[in-house]
Amino acid sequence: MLIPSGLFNNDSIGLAEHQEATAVGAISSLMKSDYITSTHRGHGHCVSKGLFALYQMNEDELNKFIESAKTNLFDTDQYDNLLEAAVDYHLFRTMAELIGKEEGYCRGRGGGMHIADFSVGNMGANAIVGGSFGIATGAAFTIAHYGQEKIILCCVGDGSMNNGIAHEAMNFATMAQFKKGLPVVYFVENNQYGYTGQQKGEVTGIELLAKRGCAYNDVSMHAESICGMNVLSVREAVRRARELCIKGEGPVLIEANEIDSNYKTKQILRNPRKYPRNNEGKILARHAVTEALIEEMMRDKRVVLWGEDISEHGGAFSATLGLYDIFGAQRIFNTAISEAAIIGTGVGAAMTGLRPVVEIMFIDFILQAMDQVGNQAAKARFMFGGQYSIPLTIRTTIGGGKGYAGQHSQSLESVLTHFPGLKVVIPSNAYDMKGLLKTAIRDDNPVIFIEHQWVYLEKAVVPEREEYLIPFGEARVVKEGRDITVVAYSHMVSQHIQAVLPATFLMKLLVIVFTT
Ligand SMILES: Cc1ncc(C[n+]2csc(CCOP(=O)(O)OP(=O)(O)O)c2C)c(N)n1
Ligand SMILES: [Mg+2]
Repeated sequence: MLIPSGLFNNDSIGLAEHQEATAVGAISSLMKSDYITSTHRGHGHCVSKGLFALYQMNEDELNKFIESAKTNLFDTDQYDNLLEAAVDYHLFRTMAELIGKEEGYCRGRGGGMHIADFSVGNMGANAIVGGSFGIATGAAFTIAHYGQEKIILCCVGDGSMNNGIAHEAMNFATMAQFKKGLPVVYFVENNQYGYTGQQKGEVTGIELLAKRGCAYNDVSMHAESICGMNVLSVREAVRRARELCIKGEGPVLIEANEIDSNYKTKQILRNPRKYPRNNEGKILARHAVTEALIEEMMRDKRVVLWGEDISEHGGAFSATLGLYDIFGAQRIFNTAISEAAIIGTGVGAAMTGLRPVVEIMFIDFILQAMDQVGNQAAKARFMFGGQYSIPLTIRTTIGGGKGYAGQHSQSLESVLTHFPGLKVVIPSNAYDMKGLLKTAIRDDNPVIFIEHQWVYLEKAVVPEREEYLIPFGEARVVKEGRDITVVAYSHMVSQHIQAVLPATFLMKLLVIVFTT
């Protein structure tokens, strides 16, 4: 291996402060032809894979690597040293991608969460937690199929280990029909948190994730738990894992432990409160959601909430912030990053006496759970001849509008409306958010309740004292006119109002705030 001498020196390298040791240590043990897949935080993997591949390249290969430099407006003339030019060009293209520039590795289309450079075997970061498990395992199959002498390092977070695809992919890699195990190293960067859900003591039942390796085949997949803060132990473990894979004894599961945290024990029960209105009586729509949840949880103890990071942290958009302090862990809890389980368990709990409100952080992730949505939640009441009702509310969000690229910016509501048995509700303002969410929770059918991330930040008058519910299925006429009818929902309602109000002619503006 052509690692520059002096780069790894036992005397000079101590413990890493954060997660640097995993990306650097693991990838330093790969050959340039090896592949990697990466996580939603793939910057370090990208830098590292490119760097170590470049160090192993000969002059022709380096020249080929920088041949696109001119097109990408990178000046190589200032360099005497070819390797130095290539390294800087690599960092330049990485940075350009992170900020969405045409000169980036994916021409700015991927951005930070989807960065890839196939020319050095970086098969890409993935913004879907666990999204790379299948891809990496498939690549390992190609390697085995062609008898190539290389491996793939599948970098994932601890959070991804509870996603269905993790288990399905690891089972695939160890199927008895493959005479040799697939050459993939599942490399779990265990910083103990999947966002805020804690691996130990909260969202899994085990201390060491590596333990799971023993279950996949009779010879027990080689698995080990190592210190992920020490670049040398990471490097050594991946070197050994690579050797096993090359000998046909893969796959290997490595758990690199990054932080040893104490888990939280906070359990405070507080009195609920109304959000203070401004002098026009307005509150933010996300507070209207919180108020609706508080009121329904107070009214009906069968209302229980679960989802990713919704407990103390209050969810990615703070819509459930404070509920844990009021209701405690019996009524609101974090799950693992397991969308199928979040919705599937919601269906079962709804059939048997609870009124669950489960959360899918971004609508994009509901695709992970479509069987649970389309075949289970939507169908159960009909299929079982009406023996069950399914009072399940699935809250989710759309509308990033922040350049979040392909896997965080979709508006999939139209897909969901195709399933008979589901109600799809998309409010356009704070007042409707509250009234419709309360109706959703009281409905005996599964309701997908879609909250727009921009609407969250808009204020509207929401009555402070009197309770109100808004029935499903009725459109609201926002402004009457004569010539044109505009139908809109969600954030587009306020956009249309802004467009229409300055117009001098009268328009008929029909606003549908939800569909059923
Ligand atoms: C399928 C899916 N569910 C939820 C999310 C939202 N999300 C982004 S990062 C993250 C936490 C990931 O935890 P882990 O895999 O341990 O990676 P870490 O950030 O700790 O390295 C979550 C829940 C997502 N991107 N994809
Ligand atoms: Mg983690």
